[in-house]
Amino acid sequence: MLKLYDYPDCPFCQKVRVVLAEKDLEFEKIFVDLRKGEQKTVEFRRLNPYGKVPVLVDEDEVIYESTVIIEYLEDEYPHPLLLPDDSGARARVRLLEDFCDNSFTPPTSALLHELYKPEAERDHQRVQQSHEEIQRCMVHMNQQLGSGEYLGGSRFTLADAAFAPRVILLNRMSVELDGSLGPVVNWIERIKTRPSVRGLGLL
Ligand SMILES: N[C@@H](CCC(=O)N[C@@H](CS)C(=O)NCC(=O)O)C(=O)O
Repeated sequence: MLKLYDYPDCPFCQKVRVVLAEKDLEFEKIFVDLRKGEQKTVEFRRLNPYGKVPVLVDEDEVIYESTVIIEYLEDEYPHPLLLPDDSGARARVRLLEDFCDNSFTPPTSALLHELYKPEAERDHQRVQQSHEEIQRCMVHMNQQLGSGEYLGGSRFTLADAAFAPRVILLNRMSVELDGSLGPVVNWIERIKTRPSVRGLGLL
């Protein structure tokens, strides 16, 4: 059986779990306690030299980096397909996944980190800056979505899986999406209905 070295709140682990659920793949979850530094042990670094979760083990294959993991799952377990058929569209989905990991997820992590603190201890400048970065990302996503249901048009994709764990929390983070972002608002509502995303237990 597949094994996933996982941490519950990690958005990169959550992205992999959404893809596993979309493909209806059973897996064993192995909890790595990041607070205890278990990801930096010699044994764990044998699995992932970066000392980070997620790591996927599929028999003899050990794969780390969430983007590489979900590409592997797409290659090895292609049903249902989570990338478009056309190579240009596939490249666009990969670019959006990269945009998610590098531009969208970091300010959401920074914002959540501040919001977990008592109000008096928050860095309000960091809160404001994170809000602005998230808004900029959502404007970009609005342009990218156009009239599509998902980032691959009618098909839910690897990029949608990457955005899912954090776009579904935007309300809770008090990120307001105004009327000009209708496509993004509808996209988020659609993402929230997917069993793979509901299975994260965040809603
Ligand atoms: N680029 C990596 C990022 C993974 C990552 O940042 N994981 C975090 C948890 S969300 C982690 O393991 N942090 C522990 C550490 O850096 O010591 C991926 O996509 O898999």
